[in-house]
Amino acid sequence: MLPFSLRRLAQPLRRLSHVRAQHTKTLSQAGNHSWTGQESLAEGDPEMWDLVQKEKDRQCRGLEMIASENFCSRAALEALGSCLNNKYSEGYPGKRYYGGAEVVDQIELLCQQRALDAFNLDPKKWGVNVQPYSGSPANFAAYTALLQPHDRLMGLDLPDGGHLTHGYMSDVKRISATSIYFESMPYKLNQATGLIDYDQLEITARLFRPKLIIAGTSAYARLIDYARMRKVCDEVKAYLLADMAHISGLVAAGAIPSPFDHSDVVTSTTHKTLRGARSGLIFYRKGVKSVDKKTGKEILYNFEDKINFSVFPSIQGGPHNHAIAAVAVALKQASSPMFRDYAIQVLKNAKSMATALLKKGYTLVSGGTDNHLVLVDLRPKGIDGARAERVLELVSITANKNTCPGDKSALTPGGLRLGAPALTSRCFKEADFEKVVDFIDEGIQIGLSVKQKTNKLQDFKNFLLEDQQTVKQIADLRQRVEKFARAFPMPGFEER
Ligand code: DSN
Repeated sequence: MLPFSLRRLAQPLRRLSHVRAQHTKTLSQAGNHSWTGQESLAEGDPEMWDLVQKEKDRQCRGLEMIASENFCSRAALEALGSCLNNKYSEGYPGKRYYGGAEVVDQIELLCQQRALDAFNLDPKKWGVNVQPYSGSPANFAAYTALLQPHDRLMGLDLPDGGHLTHGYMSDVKRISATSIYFESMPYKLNQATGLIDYDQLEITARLFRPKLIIAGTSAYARLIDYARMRKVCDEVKAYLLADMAHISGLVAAGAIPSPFDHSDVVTSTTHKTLRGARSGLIFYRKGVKSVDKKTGKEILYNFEDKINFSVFPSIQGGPHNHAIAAVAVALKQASSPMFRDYAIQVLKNAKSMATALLKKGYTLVSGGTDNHLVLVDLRPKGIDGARAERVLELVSITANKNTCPGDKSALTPGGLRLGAPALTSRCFKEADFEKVVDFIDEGIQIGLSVKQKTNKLQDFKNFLLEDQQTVKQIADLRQRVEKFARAFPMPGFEER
């Protein structure tokens, strides 16, 4: 039984500490030793607190260039770390398998409403499922809803800038569950231009006859021609699913064209450019699809039930209510004029980074950027993405190696993916990104000189840590990078 009455709860807030003290006392008296569950992380688990502090420090003193990362707001993190973590609520608002869901029902409905608002969607024409745990389960749930096992789909190949879940398989193995449970055929970039080869996609789609085509990318610096993809889908009678995970913040802000105009279903993560907690969304068309010319009867979209059933109970269990609440907080922010300014600045910063890199003689896949990232082709410079990534990591610049069109190895690919969203959340502007490119270039010059003195990747990595002159150069660059980075503000909590 609870140690306080409901009447007490209605009393003024100043009584709360007294109530808490009584509660604590009762828990210990009930034989729970001295555990109250109210100890802070620092008090209760200093070892973990220390690790969290170290990660916070790493984020503050470093330059975060991973194109899919961002810094979530304190408000969203507060919702994420709240009592909502405790609640099970399998099912959907109003139709749960557990009692006590009256508050989480409101939270989920609020999140749905904010998701539709953030993307300017008419609730008569679009619905949204906010329960997917993240982008990969969101995609798998959407495919499971729309397709039968072994139905065919097409997505941009992973080495060409697509995502694992868009159907990736290697020459010898089906890697993603998408290729294990469905039959996938990739489309590719045109190697000469670095742009999606829509002509080849069209030819392949006519032959392969997919039931679903995915418009979405993880390492592509240009805008997607959704209208062109819709045309292909209409011709072969396929669904068009847009996975806007990387760009959803830019779409919400109206800074780039929206996939909603042409798609049947749109999936997204919520923690990349959208800057929320880690979670996933599936938007689906609803309402009238067409009118039968002969009978005049309305034909309705049938996605809603299929998608909801696919997320729960087919694939997931209880929704992560804390994440749903935190996403709702972020979606409210994403609907604000401030967020539009943020998204516009992300685009400006990415362009500034591209221009600075080109000035220094770097090659960019597709020659530039229209979105939040650039993909640098390091092969003409004589180094690969893996070596560049490691040197940059040692100087507190976090980026990731990436395949470029034509690359053979995923372990030492020719590219380096650099994104602007995270540093833009720390108020970096165009001139700051020029400085960032100076630092990156210095790091790559160190890498080039070490590459000439070493053979395999492991020798290269050992040399970076063992050669005294290189160690000094790296320490000097790291110290300047960290001094520069620390001067910028950081969203979230002060210490965690
Ligand atoms: N891991 C993400 C990225 O870096 O693009 C995609 O899920």
